[in-house]
Amino acid sequence: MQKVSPGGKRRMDMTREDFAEVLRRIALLLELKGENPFKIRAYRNGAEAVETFSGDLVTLARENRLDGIKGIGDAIAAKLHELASTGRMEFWEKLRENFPDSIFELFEIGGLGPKKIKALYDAFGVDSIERLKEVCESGEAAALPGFGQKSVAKILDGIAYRESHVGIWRLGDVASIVSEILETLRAHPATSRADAAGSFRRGKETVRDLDFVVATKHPLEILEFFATAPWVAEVLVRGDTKCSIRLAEGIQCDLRAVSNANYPFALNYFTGSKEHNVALRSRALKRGLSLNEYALTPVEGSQAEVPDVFEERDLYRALGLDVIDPALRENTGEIEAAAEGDLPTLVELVNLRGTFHNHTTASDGCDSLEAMAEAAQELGLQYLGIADHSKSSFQANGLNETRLRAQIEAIRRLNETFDDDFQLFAGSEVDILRDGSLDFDDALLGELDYVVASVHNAFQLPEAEMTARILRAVEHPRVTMLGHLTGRLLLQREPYAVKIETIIDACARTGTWIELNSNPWRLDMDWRWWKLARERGVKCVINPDAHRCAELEYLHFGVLQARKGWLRRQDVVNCLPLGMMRETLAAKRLARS
Ligand code: DGT
Ligand code: CA
Ligand code: CA
Ligand code: ZN
Repeated sequence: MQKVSPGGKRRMDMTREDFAEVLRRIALLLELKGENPFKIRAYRNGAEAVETFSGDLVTLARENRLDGIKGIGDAIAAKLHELASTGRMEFWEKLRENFPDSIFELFEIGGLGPKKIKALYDAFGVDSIERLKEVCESGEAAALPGFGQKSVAKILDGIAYRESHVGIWRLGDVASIVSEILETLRAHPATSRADAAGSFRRGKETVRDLDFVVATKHPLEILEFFATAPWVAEVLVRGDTKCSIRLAEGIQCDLRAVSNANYPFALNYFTGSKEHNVALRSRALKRGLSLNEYALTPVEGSQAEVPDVFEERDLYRALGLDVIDPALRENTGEIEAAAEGDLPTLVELVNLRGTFHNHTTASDGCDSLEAMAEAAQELGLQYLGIADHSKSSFQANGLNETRLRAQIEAIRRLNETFDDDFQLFAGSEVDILRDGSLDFDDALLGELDYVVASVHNAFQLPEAEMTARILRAVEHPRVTMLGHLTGRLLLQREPYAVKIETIIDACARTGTWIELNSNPWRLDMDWRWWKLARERGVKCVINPDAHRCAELEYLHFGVLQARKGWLRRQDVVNCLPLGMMRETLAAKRLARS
């Protein structure tokens, strides 16, 4: 996952991610300068090594003890030492003086890699999206060798897509910012209560701005504190109860400071959604009550009693409702369900017992089988499925038959070293080929504990063809689950055209599970479909799609999306304990063989 702004103003200390990002950016600029490919590769490898090294790399760099780490040569080690000990790197600062910062925007356009960027830069001095758009629209770019109308059209699509998403942020990109701000607000002596509100609290996959609410007797003091915090790049609005600022990363944050008595109402109002608020208010009115962001009061002439409200839950009870989890507040039936006592008991992170879609160094992951197994155990999971890429995903170093068989062997051997309370399952993330057939034959698929089937190429197929392609995989008796159903990359790549409802029905019929991919770039299948899937009888499997140990924690985002999709623990198969999961997988294999 990319961070919002590496080395952004807020953080005093360098992190390993900052190191990796600096090295990667050096490689990009060297490439644009036409430097020696070996040198460029050394920086790329360095970035990779920094990310995958298991020790405390930042401290080692500060103490100048990086020698001997694989992938980090002497020159890079010295530069990282300089960066860690002084907060600066002269080489990097000199290098970037030659380019505007806008050049890095180019790398965020889908389908535009370093080679193409270099060609455009050399030919037309393209160093920003604005300039890129000009040369694409003028027809100049299409005349370059290796470009042509088709790839220029694709670049223009990428630009349009990005433009339509300016000012939108992925949940995963803001999560750590929110905790940092919240922690700081809560630590202030004048704060009695503080929470994040808005779309973030509702767990929306993307957000436009961040909202915070604080209960305090000294609102001005809190607002002053917020407006002058080290992370503030710009103060946008400053009032008696409200302050809006922009962070160095570019995202806006709104803070409301209210009295303790107003707090539950303010928190509820600013959590939204707007549609949920409107529905709540009209329910209140029907009961002779008026609800706003400060209070619940009887409407004029009404005899309605107003119960005490100390917390949000008292507010829902006052309206004759069960408490509605923030994740459900989208006015898609939650108020009716709360009135009937029909709200689902939503799945929680602690309910998960294992997970299936994970990569290792065998394909494009960064950690070994052993390391991934250990990390899963540390998280308290009872089982971990390994599903590396299959051979057609050569760009991801997909495994061929021989390597997959060797991995199955390695997994079986490693399993013998675990106590009875942990197990690895041997799987594969098998490519669904263009015609809907699978990348491995049935005999090999039969040797696996489970199969994740995913689309990784030919994204442009028309909807009918794409749907037929995926349906064929769903019907395949060896397929246990569908990976990232629509292939979307939030704010970067649209989902491919596919009839989701048809796929859901086929999965219900065949007992194929659908993945909720928890990588914050994907969150796929989208939460808006899960209630329907559940009603049709489809089981969800929450997978992190982890490419390194730390990414197992993506599960947290997946659970949030599952909650938005009204899912309970019984709807999520990986809530099953190890013993039952073993039986379930065995029974599935038997039933469909
Ligand atoms: P976003 O766009 O990702 O920031 O989404 P929200 O939901 O965080 O929207 P935001 O920040 O504009 O407002 C926060 C909450 O304040 C929103 O969820 C509901 C409440 N709110 C804002 N404007 C209105 C309004 O005009 N009517 C009502 N009833 N509620 C509003
Ligand atoms: Ca917001
Ligand atoms: Ca807002
Ligand atoms: Zn995949």
